[in-house]
Amino acid sequence: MPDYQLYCFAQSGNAYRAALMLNLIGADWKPVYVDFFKGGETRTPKYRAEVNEMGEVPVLVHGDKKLAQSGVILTYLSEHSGKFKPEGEDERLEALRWIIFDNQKVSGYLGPYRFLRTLAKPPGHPAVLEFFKGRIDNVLGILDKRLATRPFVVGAEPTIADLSLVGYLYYPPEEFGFDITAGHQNIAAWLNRIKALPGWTHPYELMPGYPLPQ
Ligand SMILES: N[C@@H](CCC(=O)N[C@@H](CS)C(=O)NCC(=O)O)C(=O)O
Repeated sequence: MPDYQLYCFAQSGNAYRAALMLNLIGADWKPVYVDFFKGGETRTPKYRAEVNEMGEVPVLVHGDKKLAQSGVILTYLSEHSGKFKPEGEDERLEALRWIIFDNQKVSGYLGPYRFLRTLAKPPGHPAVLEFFKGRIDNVLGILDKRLATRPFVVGAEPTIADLSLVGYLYYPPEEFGFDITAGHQNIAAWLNRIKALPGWTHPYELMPGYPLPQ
């Protein structure tokens, strides 16, 4: 039995954050596949009763602990491993600030945009997609500006704030219909720095469920 089990599926950038962190810290972990697309598993009463009342992935199981919300999972893993851990009150609060910004606005817009554009059947209404795209352009601009003055989001070293923000950023550009790194050279360089960390793996290799059955 591995130390950690992660409920996840390959297309979930929210789950990728936790999977990536587990890999980067060299944890003994295994994924538990959640059939989100065909089976609608996260919406079943069983999943909500037994795995996560919020009806979401990721969920991390560690001993008798069952944790949901990727920000909570990243915090827990950083405290247990001592890795990617923001040090001191200022850094801790700064990392939390970016994790919340990511959940609400960076991944919070990119995830639904990609889902409605590429994965939902039928796809989302063009007006909804246009709304999200405007928001995405704005938040990517904010992130790119932040990364102009430091190698990682908090400072000189990578922390859980970076691992949160990259959640959706390694998926293929075709799935978004645009290249996230185009016009965002600081984001492009930062993504390469994170990709160079030992243990980095693409979401489609790290989590089960890709490609989707037709
Ligand atoms: N803020 C949450 C977001 C989790 C989330 O939205 N997960 C999606 C998959 S990418 C989900 O499980 N959705 C289930 C549903 O909508 O039924 C986190 O960071 O963990």
